[in-house]
Amino acid sequence: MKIYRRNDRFGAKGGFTLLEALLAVVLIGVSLTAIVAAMGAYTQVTGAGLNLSTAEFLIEEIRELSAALPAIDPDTGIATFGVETGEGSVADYDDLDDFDGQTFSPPVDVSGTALTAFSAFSQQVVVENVSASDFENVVSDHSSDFVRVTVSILLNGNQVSSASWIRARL
Ligand SMILES: [Ca+2]
Ligand SMILES: [Ca+2]
Repeated sequence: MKIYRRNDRFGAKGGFTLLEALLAVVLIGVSLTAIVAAMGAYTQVTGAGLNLSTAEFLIEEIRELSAALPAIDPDTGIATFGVETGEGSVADYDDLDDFDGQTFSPPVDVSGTALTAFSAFSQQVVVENVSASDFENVVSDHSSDFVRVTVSILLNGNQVSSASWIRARL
C-alpha cells in the first residue's frame, strides 16, 4: 500500500493552484451572470404584468362608465349612430353608440375624468350592432337589439389588451 504524505498529495504549500483559483473566478462570474439575467427577466415580467393590470383597470372604467347607458339615444333614438349634436365630450354621452370610434388619450375613468397619470395609455372603443343569433356577426347600425362594445387598451400605440361584451337594447 502506498502512503501519500499530505504535502505530496496537495503540493508543498497546500492551498489552491493558479488554475483552481482561475476556475473559481470563472464559476463565480458565470453564476453572477445567471443571477443578473434572471433578475432582468423577472423585472420584465413584472413590468408586463403591471401594464396588463393597468389595461384591465382601464377596460373596467369604460365598462362601468357605459353600463348605465341605454343602447340608443334617449332623445333622438336611432336617428344617429354615434355622437348626437351637442354631445361634445364624454360627460355628455348618453347612449352606447356615442362611444363608437372614440379614443380616450389620456384614458378616462368611470366618471369620464381624464386619468393623466396613465397618459401613456389610451382607450379605443368600437360599438357595433351584432346579430341576435350570432354575436360574432356584425350587422348594420341599429339593425339589431344587440350591441357589442369592444375596448382596446394601447400603451404608446401598441395594443396591450382588449375586451368585448354584449349589451341588449331593452
Ligand atoms: Ca347620445
Ligand atoms: Ca348616439
